[in-house]
Amino acid sequence: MSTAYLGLGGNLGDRSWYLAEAVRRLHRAPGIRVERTSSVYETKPVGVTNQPDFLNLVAQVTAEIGPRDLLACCLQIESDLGRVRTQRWGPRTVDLDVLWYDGQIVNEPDLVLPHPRLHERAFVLVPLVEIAPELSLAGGLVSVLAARSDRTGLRLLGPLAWLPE
Ligand code: PH2
Ligand code: MG
Ligand code: MG
Repeated sequence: MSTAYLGLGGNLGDRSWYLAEAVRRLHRAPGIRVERTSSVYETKPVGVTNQPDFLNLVAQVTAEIGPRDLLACCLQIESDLGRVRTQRWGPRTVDLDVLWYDGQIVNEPDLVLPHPRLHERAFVLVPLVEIAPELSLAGGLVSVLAARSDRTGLRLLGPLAWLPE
């Protein structure tokens, strides 16, 4: 049984419904249990800035499946929820990123763990510090990285209502 953290975000359609539905689908998936979710934040787009604002959150899951199967499950949920990949970092209904899996370090073309941009993204660090302040990354503790991160562009909205259906 392994602990993993996932970053979720979306900026098209009913953003909070997509986040909640993605969390419900994760929780229903074989070998995955969603243990906690952070608050939801509304965030200014990073990277490609001329697109709608995002909602972002982080989820802690317990996984009986390995990181590759967890990633495959995330990609399946994205595609089932209508994500169409056209532009890198472009608008999407929902994006599910594996941020961290049991401290494993993976460097493969389609899976890098911990997530390579995790330590520099306030829209990940700020929700993550709510549920995993003691998590240790190459750049330092999540609590330290989050305290240093630039929160302008983030607005706390509150808890995600994902249970019951
Ligand atoms: N995801 C990206 C690129 N930029 N910006 C915000 N605010 N939130 C995201 O989830 C996000 C982003 C690539 O996945
Ligand atoms: Mg992704
Ligand atoms: Mg992403």
